[in-house]
Amino acid sequence: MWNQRIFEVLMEMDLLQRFEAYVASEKKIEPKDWMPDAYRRTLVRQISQHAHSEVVGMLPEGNWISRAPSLKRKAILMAKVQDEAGHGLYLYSACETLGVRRDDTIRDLHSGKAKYSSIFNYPTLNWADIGAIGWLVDGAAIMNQVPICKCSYGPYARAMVRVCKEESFHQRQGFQIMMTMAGGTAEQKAMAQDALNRWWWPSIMMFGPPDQDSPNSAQSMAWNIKRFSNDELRQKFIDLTVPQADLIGLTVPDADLKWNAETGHYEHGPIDWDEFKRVVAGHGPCNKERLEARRKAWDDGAWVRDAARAHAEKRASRKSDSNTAAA
Ligand code: BYC
Repeated sequence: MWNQRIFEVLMEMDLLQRFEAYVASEKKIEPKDWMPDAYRRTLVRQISQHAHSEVVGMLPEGNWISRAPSLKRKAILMAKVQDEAGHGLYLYSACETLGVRRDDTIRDLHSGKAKYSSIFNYPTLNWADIGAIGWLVDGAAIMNQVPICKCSYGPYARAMVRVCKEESFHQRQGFQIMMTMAGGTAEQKAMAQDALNRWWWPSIMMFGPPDQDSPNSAQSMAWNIKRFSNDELRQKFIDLTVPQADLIGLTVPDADLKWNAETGHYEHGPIDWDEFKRVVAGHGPCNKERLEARRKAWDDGAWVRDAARAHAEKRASRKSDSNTAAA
């Protein structure tokens, strides 16, 4: 009995060493490959939360489809929101390759057990917010997701390639809305500035807690799931976005923001991590509303799932009848 256990532990150590060497050589892990349980668990956690974020992320913008200021803007926004649904679907599929059931991950979202990005718990008060989301939220998403195209888990990395291409379009449409409003009337410019004031800090919180308070980073970086730390990506985003705000004549709402010529980076003021913790714990301005909307969509869609299941059963039984007749 003991010999058997020792043999199993040695086997496991050997597999782990080979897995780590394989990952370190930049090769992709595929669904049927051996992987440590903790690697599988962390991927399920991150990919399912990512999928939930895409789907919950449709709500703040979907809210403005009927109120877009022109037919062209409406068509663009509809396409964008539809893209987010697609991203959610690729990600739920990537998650299923790790052996979890999609319904279970969705149940975890609805029960409040699974997280989704803090950013989607803020309200969209006017049209400029749609510009700010595209510019800042999709901009932050690209910064975070381009490195995931090189993640060690094949299905996640491949899903990210298409997602990032679509996010680039989203970011540009958002910046274009902001540029148009900032170059418009004084009232339109004030709306754009107000949207930037409200979305700036939540956007830089999207990258997650500071590195010293990020319990998952070290292991995820060692396994090439994360390729940069939360703070590194946050800094890259700030360095890229501040000049964009300058270009369109808007002011980033951070009195301590200053360019450091020596480091080649912007220094920023303190981030309100208490606010981040509150929002992630379910006490942001829209957490309750977002989860209620997702639960309602799930309940309202029950008849579609039932019909699809009945159709699949009917097709399967017809196929088995015709196989029996042919035999
Ligand atoms: N919000 O150890 P850490 C989009 C949690 S959607 C809420 O650093 P990790 C879009 C974190 O989960 C894009 N929770 O974690 C859609 C962890 O808790 P658990 C969404 C957060 O995983 C529609 C704890 O804090 N993008 O683009 O190493 C319209 C400690 O954190 C947040 C993704 O999902 C947060 N912001 O790093 C428009 C990207 N940050 O799980 C746009 C994929 C942290 O231990 N995910 N937490 O209970 C990632 O890259 C990483 O999971 C994170 C966090 C960088 C987010």
